[in-house]
Amino acid sequence: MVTKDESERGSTEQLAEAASSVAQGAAKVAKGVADTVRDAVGGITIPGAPGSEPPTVEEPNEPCEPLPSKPDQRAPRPGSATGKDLPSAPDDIRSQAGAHLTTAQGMRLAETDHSLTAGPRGPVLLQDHHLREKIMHFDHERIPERVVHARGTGAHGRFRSYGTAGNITRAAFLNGETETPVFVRFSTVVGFRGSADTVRDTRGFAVKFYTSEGNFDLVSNNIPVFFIQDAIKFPDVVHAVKPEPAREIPQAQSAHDTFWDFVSLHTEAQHHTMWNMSGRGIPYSFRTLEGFGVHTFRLVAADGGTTLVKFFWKPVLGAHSLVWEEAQLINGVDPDFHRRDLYDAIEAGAHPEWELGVQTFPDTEDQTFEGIDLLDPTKLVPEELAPVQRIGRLTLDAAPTNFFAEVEQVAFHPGHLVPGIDVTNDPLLQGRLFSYLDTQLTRLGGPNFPQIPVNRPHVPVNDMFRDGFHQHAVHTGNAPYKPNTVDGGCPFAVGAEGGGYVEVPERVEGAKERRAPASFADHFTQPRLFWMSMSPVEQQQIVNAYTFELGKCYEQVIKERQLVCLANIDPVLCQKVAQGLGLPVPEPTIPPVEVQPSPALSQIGGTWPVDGRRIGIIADEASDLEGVRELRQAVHAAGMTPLVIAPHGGMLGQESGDPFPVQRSFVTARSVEFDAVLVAGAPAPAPPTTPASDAKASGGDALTEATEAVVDPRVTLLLTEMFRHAKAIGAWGDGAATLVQAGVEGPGVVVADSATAALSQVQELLGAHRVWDRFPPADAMQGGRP
Ligand code: HDE
Repeated sequence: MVTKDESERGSTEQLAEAASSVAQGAAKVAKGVADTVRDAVGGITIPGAPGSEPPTVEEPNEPCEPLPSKPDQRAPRPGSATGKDLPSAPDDIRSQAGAHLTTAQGMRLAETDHSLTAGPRGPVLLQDHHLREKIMHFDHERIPERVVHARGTGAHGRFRSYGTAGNITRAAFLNGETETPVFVRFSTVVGFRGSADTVRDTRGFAVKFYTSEGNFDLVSNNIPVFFIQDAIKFPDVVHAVKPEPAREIPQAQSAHDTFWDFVSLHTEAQHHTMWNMSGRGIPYSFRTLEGFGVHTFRLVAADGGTTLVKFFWKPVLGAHSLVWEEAQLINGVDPDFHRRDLYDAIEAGAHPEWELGVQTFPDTEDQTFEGIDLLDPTKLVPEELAPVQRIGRLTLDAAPTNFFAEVEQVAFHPGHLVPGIDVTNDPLLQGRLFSYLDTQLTRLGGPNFPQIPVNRPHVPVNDMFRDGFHQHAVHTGNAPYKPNTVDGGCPFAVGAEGGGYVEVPERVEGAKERRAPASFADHFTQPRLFWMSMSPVEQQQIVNAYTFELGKCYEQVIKERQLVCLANIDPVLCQKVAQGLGLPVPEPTIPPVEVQPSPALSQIGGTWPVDGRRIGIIADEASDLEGVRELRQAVHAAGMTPLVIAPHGGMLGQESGDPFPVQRSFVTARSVEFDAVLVAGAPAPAPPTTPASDAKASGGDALTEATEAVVDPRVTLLLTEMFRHAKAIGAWGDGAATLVQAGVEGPGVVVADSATAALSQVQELLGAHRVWDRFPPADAMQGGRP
């Protein structure tokens, strides 16, 4: 029982009344005594007054701003941390200042290239204070990386509410057409800070709203369910998936024994694991990431009415994925692929956008919906049963100025809430409410991380917290406690009517024990729901992923145990993976049940905007350069980025007098950078086509082939890879012959009369993200959507 019952409440009120009458009595006696001391009788001020104004005997009941300092007090000069004058600081007051090199204390330096030595070839002197300060700072430049979600990328933006949630929450930023600044950080979960972007993993999608009522953090993932139901299992699942401790390999991968050992034993992980094995585990970009708040939250309306909700971020460009070979190639070719894509898109003006949505459920006593326990974070509610209602739009429009200061130091916490949004008893969420503050103490070196610029609320903060490592504030006043009279009773707490946060009163009862509720027991129906909701192409990708990941395990028994889990999910899935592993198909231990597929879970079948897509244009000096010029303009006008790929860097079309720049040479280009490609000509093998200078040009025996080829072998490689990855390919003029030479023909390969005609066909194909027909028809996947 956590709510105070009536008798407890009664006794608290009696105590308060008693205290108040004591104060009133004392007031009569003390009136005048304080004045006498303060009035400095005879011009003598008696030192030691605790505050700038005499306290009253009665506890104040009027909120007020912090009292001024006493006349004998002075705070440090109101300059910035880097010595700038606040009123005159023209730009960012936090950046370094001055044209001259200084020490950290601001003393100008005459030399920084040589240590102080006794003689030119003698020992370095201990007295070299500049050397010591410089090396000391360098030695401490690193902070611990996040224990999970270490690899991340962040951007600034704004959120505009539609006002459509005003009836279910009093949160100011969701009422009316309110605009709120935000900072967003995307991340992988498993890899270290320097790991690659396109590994198979869950992605974090954390949003900090700087609202008019304080910061609200929506700390989401791109998968709507989680591996575990109880936070106490988090260290277990993370230890299982991180590199194995003995050799610290593999980096940023789940394809190893300890991960599959854990998830095949702890079967509540099977649903999340199935999502990871789908395209969701290898997203195409952050811009096309779907976000899920995972837990059920409780919204509170102005009239006190409550609604249970699940949060969604719906990408305006659609939710898309890479294909596996493409993801693996990218990890080598450009490990910063997602980070680069995000920042390039913002710089190109293709500002990524998402709609915030909610599924709403009645806040009933049992907190279930259609038989689904809303407190179980391994379960989702199909959108067909509870549609996602759109309540606002997020736009990312600026990269950070300094990655460390902003992206590394941003500190999210699911307990950063605002009035109108409350938590539920989901045991995973409850554990997170402890963990996120705790982890920042180690990571950011103390309790004052909310003062770091990216973490600062955009509203006044008067928390009465004091001191601690890295304290940047210079607080005034002398009474950081409540109740007080020395600081005029300030600051004041205020109820809901004054914008105060009031928890929803909830009656709680039950025996204190360690066990999961019976409603959390079914671990296989929802993974089956996901499998049955996929199209055949997606099902084939899932089969391939399980076969790859389990194939990387060393221990047969772990593979066999996971096959039993797959048998419990679906016989066809199990049989196909077993076949790939060369293992017998086991019998299920729990027979799969009938489920109703949820088409909303599939990522295939729609068309979406193509903003920010990268279009490769292959050309050489002999190509139709006029066509390429037109094409560059047309691609740009369509909101995409044209990237000319040529035998060499520099410019094309010099002789025409109207040259244009080449973005990629055959040496630097790789197919995975491009969403589609258009071929303008048939570039002959270029002179640097030797194994030594570019292995892509083929080596050894293939060199002979390469030199005899009509088209540069690197172009052929690029086209065949793009074909395999189901990307749109177009050509015009001499480019048609290049496609023939590369042996590239089939669905999604178009030849047109002109550059712009080829583009319009390619653009249409791109709207569907990939040329899905190009994948070989999957042989009879059971139950999957057509
Ligand atoms: Fe996290 N998680 N988490 N998590 N999480 C962290 O906090 C934790 C969970 C998520 O970009 C840590 O500041 C526990 C679910 C994101 O800075 C840490 C549990 C979801 C980020 C932590 C979970 C998330 C984190 C590490 C099980 C999706 C990156 C660094 C109870 C709804 C935030 C940090 C950023 C980060 C703990 C489960 C999302 C250790 C104990 C479920 C997006 O506090």
